[in-house]
Amino acid sequence: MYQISAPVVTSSKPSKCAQLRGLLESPQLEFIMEAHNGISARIVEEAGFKGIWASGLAVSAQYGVRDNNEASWTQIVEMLEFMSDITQIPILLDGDTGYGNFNNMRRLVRKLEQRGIAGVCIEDKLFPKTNSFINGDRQPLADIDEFCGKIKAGKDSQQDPDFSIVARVEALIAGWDLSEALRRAELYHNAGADAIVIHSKLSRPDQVLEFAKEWAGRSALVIIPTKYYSTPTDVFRKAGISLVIWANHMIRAAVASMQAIAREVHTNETLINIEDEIASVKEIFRLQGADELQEAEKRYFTNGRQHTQAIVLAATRGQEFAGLTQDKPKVMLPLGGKPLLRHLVDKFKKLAINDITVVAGYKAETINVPGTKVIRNLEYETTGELASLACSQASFSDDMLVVYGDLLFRSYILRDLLDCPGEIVAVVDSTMNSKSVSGSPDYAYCSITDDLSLFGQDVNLLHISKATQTESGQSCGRWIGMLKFRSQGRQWLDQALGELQTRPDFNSLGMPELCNYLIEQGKPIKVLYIRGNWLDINSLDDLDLAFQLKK
Ligand code: SPV
Ligand code: MG
Repeated sequence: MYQISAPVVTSSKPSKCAQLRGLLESPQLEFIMEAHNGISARIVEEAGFKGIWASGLAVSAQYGVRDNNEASWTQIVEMLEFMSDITQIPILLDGDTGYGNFNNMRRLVRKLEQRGIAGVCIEDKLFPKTNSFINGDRQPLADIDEFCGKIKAGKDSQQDPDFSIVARVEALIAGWDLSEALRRAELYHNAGADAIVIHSKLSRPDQVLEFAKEWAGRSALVIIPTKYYSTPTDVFRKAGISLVIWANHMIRAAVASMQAIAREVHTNETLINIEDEIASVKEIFRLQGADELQEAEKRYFTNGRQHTQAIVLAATRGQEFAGLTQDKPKVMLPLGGKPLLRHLVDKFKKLAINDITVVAGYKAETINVPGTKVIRNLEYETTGELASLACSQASFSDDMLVVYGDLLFRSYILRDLLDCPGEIVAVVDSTMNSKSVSGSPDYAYCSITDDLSLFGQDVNLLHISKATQTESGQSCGRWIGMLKFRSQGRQWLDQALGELQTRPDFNSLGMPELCNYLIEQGKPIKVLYIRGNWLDINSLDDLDLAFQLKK
């Protein structure tokens, strides 16, 4: 059955039907509490109650209708399904009159069992019923034989022998005497009812205590002390009552609280006075089991990009921009009205990459791009890219990108990188003619030069160098400052960072040195060739060019 974060049922735990039967037959006084929807059911369970009363009054009220069978029985059962899904304790449904005759009762019992409801209580009134506390003494009672037939039909149709059918005697509510109540209870008991509810609208418990005395434990006896609430609970215990139903107190608590809060906010037009008085949003998430879903996503949703993480290296000032970067780092320079970093983050978010860590250094406090987590490299003035990357190591994941913060590119580059197989993948521009030759480009030497016929073939990175040509030949393009790591690749990265950190020159190392080290250690880095459509911002001219790089 669908469960969110409710405790796992151990095989030794009795079924919900058996649990309810256990409460009814328990030698000690037991209690169940009203609930009217999923969240209130969960709250009742967390408070420690062993069972739930799905009150007709309360479920109707939460729908905003009267307790007169205005909500259809299927609407009631639908709500009960939510209540049952989120709890492990049994639910006893207040089934009014069974919503019809014996046949409706049969169908009700079957449907309740299918939804994990442990029992139903039916009252000997006529459909459509009225709440017992509204002109109770004018309410006609059901024909005894007809009501007994309904009990029998319910018992005959239940599949689980522990499902309980509780018969509620309304004689005292309707102005009849004790003997009529006892006569009816006896016949309902003989018809197969698993327990009797004796209901009273008096503010003293005298009627139910007399009934309990005469009933003398012939079957489990249940009471609903809404009106005689001031009676000490020990009185019920001594009278041999089996189960107390606190019948409507969750809906009343909710209503009182909502009324007070609504009035307050409406009057004062601010939330300031109430924020500390109400449940936090976090608490709502907890009750809903939000954590469990996040865990489940990790287990079951690994093909999506939801867990791809981006690490953006953004610690440098960008000296070449002179005064423009006096009060902010390069990544916060505005382009078309928004910071460079915002452009980058938007690209990530477009591909559902929402876990974005920015490693900041120079003027880190000015980096305020929503949707990012900022980590500081406090030593940014004396360290390089690898030291910045190491600052974010605690948040590395098994599916991550490492990207320079001053990159602008068309979305397809990122999409193709995400789709590209390989434990580590580097993006290389094979056109070499990127309009900008500013900065200090990193040239990539690869196992195969780019060629349209390469489509789908594996290409390995051999080396990254500042030189366009080395003794091993001509470079195959420019590494654009973008790497992807999968789980194995991430382990290689962790290991390489650990090893490089012991070197005296660690603080001067950049990403190209990391790539070269990984390759030297025999860790393959795949190449994704692109042809232009990207830019790294190294000069004012680049900023101008960036305008041309349309989405
Ligand atoms: C209910 O909770 O809906 C009940 C109990 O039937 S009472 O309202 O006391 O009748
Ligand atoms: Mg009711």
